[in-house]
Order: sequence, then structure tokens, then C-alpha cells
Amino acid sequence: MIDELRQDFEIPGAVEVVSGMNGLPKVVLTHRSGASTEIYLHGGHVTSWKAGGKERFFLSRGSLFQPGKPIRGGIPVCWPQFGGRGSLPQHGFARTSEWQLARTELLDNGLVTAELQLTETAETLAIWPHQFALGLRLLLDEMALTIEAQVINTGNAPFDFQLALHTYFQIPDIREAAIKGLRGVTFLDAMRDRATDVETRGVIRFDQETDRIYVDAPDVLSVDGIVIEKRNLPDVVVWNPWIAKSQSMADFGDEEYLRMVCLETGTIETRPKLAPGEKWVSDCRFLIR
Ligand code: TA6
Repeated sequence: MIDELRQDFEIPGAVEVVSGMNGLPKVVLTHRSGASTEIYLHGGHVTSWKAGGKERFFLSRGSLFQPGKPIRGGIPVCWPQFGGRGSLPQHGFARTSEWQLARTELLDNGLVTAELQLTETAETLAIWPHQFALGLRLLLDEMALTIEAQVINTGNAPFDFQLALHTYFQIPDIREAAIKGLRGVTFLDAMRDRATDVETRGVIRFDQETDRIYVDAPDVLSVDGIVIEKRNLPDVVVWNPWIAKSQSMADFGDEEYLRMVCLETGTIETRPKLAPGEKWVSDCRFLIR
């Protein structure tokens, strides 16, 4: 399988297809500046983004890299459901499905891109009776990684969905982390049974388990010097499991909460509804200052 993918999609100096953890196919994009990103076909899952000589995403040492299991870290794709709010498995089935590599490009301006796609299977139809095309397009340049997400209803009945890029950022110390841009935004607090509140802090710091959905958040945010610019992804989730929850997660080290924070971008409280043939698009850009 990897040999065919290499033949069809590799671009010397820009795109490689390699055997990743547990032999899972992994696409490696490398920009001429030295910036790089990696995405597994398993889950359509970005596991690394190196820019400015540093890894910017967190990946747990305990991550399983097994069929049917989500990878812990990087960017899990939560679709068509977020969390446990529906009849599907936690965060939906996209992050545990095997995606297809559809296209790779090296553009004249040096941008390196890869497109992955997931469409319905017998397994997905059994739990979610809709035909769809879910696509991710990665665009890598020296200072930024952009992820374009799109959903097309390829069936003959309408459906709605939730989508979130559940991004794990690697940070030196959660006790020093700073998230900016959410002052005045209404949030649902999972630690208080989804009670509604309004964020009063210009800079969000962490000293306990934090799990909040910020509704209709501004399109420009930052976490420890990384700027996030989103489009058509109204909601933001801020999550750190802290001590007790970390100890309860089998694929996550007890101390790993110190080096990560999730700042997720998605459409969670707003569920886009697609008629047959309709398309929904979004993009999210991660930029180092
Ligand atoms: O993004 C926050 C959240 O919904 C938390 O409630 C926590 O469950 C986290 O996602 C991780 O979920 P997972 O299924 O990947 O362990």
C-alpha cells in the first residue's frame, strides 16, 4: 500500500509517504524553509507541525496508533459528533477511520499541500445513515500550517453535524501557559455540569482541570505565542485534564498534562445542516509569530 502511495503522491523534497508508528501510513510534508508537518491516514490525523525549528503540537508517549483507536495528541478530527453529545462514539468516527490520500502539490510559491478524504463505509452507514465526503487540506509554508476542512452531502437526505479540530499544543509548562482572545465570550463549563458563564479574563491561565466550550468566539486567538486564525469555526474549546483525569487516561502519561493544552476550533453549538449536494467549508491557520 505504501509503495503505491509513494508512486502516486510523493514529490521529491516536499512530500514523502512513510511507514509510521505500527506501520501506519504517514504523509510528511516539508517546506523549503525546513518547516514540516505529518498526517496519518488513520483518522486523517495530523501528529506533528515543526516551525521555527520547534515541534508545536503535543503527542502523547502513550498514544496507541492502533486501528479503531484515536491517536492521543496532534489534531484529532471530531466529526460528525463532538464529545458524547449524541448516539455515536465519543467525538464521532472520523478520528478512528482510515482516510484516503487524494492529492499532494508543491506550488510555485513553495507552499506544500496534501488533501485527505473520508467517505461513508459500511461501518459508518451502520451507525450514521448518511453518504458524505469529509475532506482535509493541509497547506504548509514557513511560518504557518493551514487546515481547510470541508463536508459535502453526497446523499439524498439532509444531515447536520458537529466538527472540531481538537488541537493539542505542546507548551513548556501549563502553569505558565497563556490563552488570549476569549475575554467577554460566553462558555459552557463541563466542570460545572455545562453551566453557562462569561469569560472575564483577557489572559486565561491554568491551575486545575479545565474543559470549556466558548460559543461564537473571536476568529483570532493565541496560545503561548502561536496565533490561531479561524473561519466558519465559531466555537473554541479549552481543555487541560490536570492531575486526576491524566491519571485516568490509559494513553496519556500522568505528568503529560504539564506540557500540553488543547485549544480546539469547531462548530459545536451550531450544527451546520446540509441538503443533498450542499457543501460546508472552513479553515484554521496556525501561525508562529
Ligand atoms: O475537548 C474536550 C473533551 O471533550 C474533554 O471533555 C475530554 O473528553 C477530551 O475532549 C478528550 O476526549 P477523548 O475522547 O479524546 O479522550
